[in-house]
Amino acid sequence: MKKRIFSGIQPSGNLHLGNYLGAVKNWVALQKEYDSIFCIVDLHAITVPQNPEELRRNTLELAKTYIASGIDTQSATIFVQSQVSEHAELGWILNTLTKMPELDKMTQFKDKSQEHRENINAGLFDYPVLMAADILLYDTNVVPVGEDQLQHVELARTLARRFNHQFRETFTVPEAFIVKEGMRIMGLDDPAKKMSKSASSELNYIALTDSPEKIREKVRRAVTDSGKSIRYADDKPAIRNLINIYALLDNAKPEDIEQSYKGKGYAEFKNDLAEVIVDFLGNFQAKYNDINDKDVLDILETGRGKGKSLAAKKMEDVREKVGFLQ
Ligand code: AQP
Repeated sequence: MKKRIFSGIQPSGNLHLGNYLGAVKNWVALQKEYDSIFCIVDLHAITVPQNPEELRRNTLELAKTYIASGIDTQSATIFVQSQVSEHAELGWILNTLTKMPELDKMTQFKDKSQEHRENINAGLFDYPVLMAADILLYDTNVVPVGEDQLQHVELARTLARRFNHQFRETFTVPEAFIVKEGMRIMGLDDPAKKMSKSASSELNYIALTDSPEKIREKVRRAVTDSGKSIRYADDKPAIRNLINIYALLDNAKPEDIEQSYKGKGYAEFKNDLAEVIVDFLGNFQAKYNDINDKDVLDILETGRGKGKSLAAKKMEDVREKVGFLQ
């Protein structure tokens, strides 16, 4: 039997190259080897305010993004989290096994509650427990994520072990899967912070929907480090980030890219990088624009059926172990 991967993205706005390189690119690479489940995590998205019409549209667009990125809809399962109610049910049960200090230390909660001071809701605090439920419901072996989600996968591992210890063997203990170069793509305007959908400036990220002109402008205006040489080094965080993006999109090694720009300047490097991104996103956008809503809705309906049947079976076992009447 193939091992299983599970991962998800929130339909909370335009996806950027960080989401693609940190998560989706790895899903595409792993999907042949693993039984793959890719979720659109809308229950997570509402932990910050969402406009209902936009949320619905973003959900469909995210499904299209998965497909246009190369997720094989014949073999992988794509579904919407809120359409499989077992996620919320297991989340509740896992809440009762989670200690407050375990959630209190989560970096994402700290960052997001700073950003959304007017709406620090219990869901935002509880987000990692729901994410643990997402993963554990499907006996997931491997969770491909960016570095920002590692702490959450660690909690899923802890809760799996804790439940198994308390109620007998029930859940598979998952492992995170990370690719070093893509695990933390940084903002183009600030290489000290991760590239983020909710960044205040558009110059922070390259959205997968950006036009060639926008891409060229954003790359041209990306901050660089002091000095002139193209070096892949820790003391050059801005250029290191740009080399990582280049390497991942061009399937090259960062060290080879560094080598090929020896003696050349930032302008030439940035011009070439912009064209690599324009090419990549041009192909992506052509595929994206070819997908129609009806086909996506059919794929999501099939995915809902598969997700539901796996999750329902798991929850029967969980309810029995916890002591609920069946
Ligand atoms: N900058 C990044 N570099 C590498 N991976 C990243 N991911 C996000 N940003 C980067 C990975 O993308 C997946 C989906 O993330 P999400 O939808 O849960 O969103 P997020 O992690 O909260 O980050 P975003 O997309 O920038 O949204 P906001 O601005 O709302 O925080 C995850 O696997 C994540 O690791």
